[in-house]
Amino acid sequence: MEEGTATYSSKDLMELENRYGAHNYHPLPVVLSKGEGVYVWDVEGKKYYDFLSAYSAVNQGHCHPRIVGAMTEQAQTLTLTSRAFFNDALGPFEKYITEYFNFDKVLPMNTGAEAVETAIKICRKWAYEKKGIAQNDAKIIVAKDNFHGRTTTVISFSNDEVARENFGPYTPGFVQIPYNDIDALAEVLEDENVAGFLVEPIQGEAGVFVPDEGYLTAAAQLCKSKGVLFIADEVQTGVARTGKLLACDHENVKPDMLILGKALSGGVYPVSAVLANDDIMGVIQPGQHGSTFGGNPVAARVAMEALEVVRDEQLAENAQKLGEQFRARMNEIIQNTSLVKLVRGKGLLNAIVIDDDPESSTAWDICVEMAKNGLIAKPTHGNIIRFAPPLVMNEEQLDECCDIIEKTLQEFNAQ
Ligand code: IF1
Repeated sequence: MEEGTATYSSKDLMELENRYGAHNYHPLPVVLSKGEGVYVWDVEGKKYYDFLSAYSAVNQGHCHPRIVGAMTEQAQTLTLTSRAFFNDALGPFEKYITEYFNFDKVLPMNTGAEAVETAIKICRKWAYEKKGIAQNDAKIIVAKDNFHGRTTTVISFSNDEVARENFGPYTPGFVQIPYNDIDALAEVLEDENVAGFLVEPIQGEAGVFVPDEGYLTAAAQLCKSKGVLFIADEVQTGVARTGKLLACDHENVKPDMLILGKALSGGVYPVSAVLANDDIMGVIQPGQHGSTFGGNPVAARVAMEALEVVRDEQLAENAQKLGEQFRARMNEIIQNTSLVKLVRGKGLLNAIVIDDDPESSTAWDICVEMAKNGLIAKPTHGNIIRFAPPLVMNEEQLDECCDIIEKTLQEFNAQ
């Protein structure tokens, strides 16, 4: 263990965060100090299966040697130049990622929320300059129960009161419609001032809500017919998580703008990006958008390696296969317990819904107990537990994880 942390117990470290950190999170009482592949270890050396993967950022597994290697090498050579100058890592990365996802251009940023903000700016500018909407009239359609990040504009179109309350005044220009409701979309698209439809192909924060098959296809077609940009936020669903490279790939839908983050770097560094073709990305000219760190050499090398790993290790195929195994096992397990209402998800982005009041602490208590049994996951919206292990897991490991979940649920049943 490194000097300086060696003297702190888990309890000490939780107290430090509580004493000196803003209270913007309520973590499970587990203090992690090491990760490798599908495993993490706490300060006392207890080993866990990680079933959150840093909200799907660590798809390639913790501390992937190739990604960490690329980062280390680049960090020892050149870290940051700003975009005031060219650097020798950005161009090759831009070529690589645009070919990888089949778009003309990429705009690199750092966090997911920044990439969402970027897409909103591009969409509005496109609306005024290409679509001919009158200044300040552009509207962007969003879905109810969306999660796109924490910035002031992004929370302006959230309906999560905890995320929004007392942060106003809110940015105008957004219209909310129900998710997975194609008629509602068709209706709102009658408005000529609509510039874009921003949507998560699967709603993560809402509790891994998978829309009906055909929804994304129909939505993209409707947008196309109305000259409206279909903007997919794949920050959480992208990069192999749902069993395809992109969740949109399940329906062969190609968004006009694609937003990526999280696993784009394998979780070792904040890297996000917006991809689009020239007719859209071309509206952005020098001085109109940017970021000190966006497109820096470390980010570029890390993201390139992280994407290469996804391809070389066939992580999308593995997520697809293991996802089916997981849901099959869960469906068996929930036959024997009244505690769990259902399991849902795609690939290795899944959730179980606990049959209890969202206000109850049952899901939380189950997660605490699962941690004791060697698997960490986090409840969302009170009674939903999200399960998203790293995609480098194998079948035996997943079986063992299902055993842990089963055992924990049985312990609760017995109570
Ligand atoms: C938090 C959830 C996951 C996202 C989509 C953009 C962003 C996110 C679809 C912003 C971020 C996060 C952030 C994290 C919790 C989390 C989350 F529980 F809210 F739903 F992943 F499961 N678009 N998702 O899911 O990306 O700026 O954070 O890099 O605590 O805020 P970011």
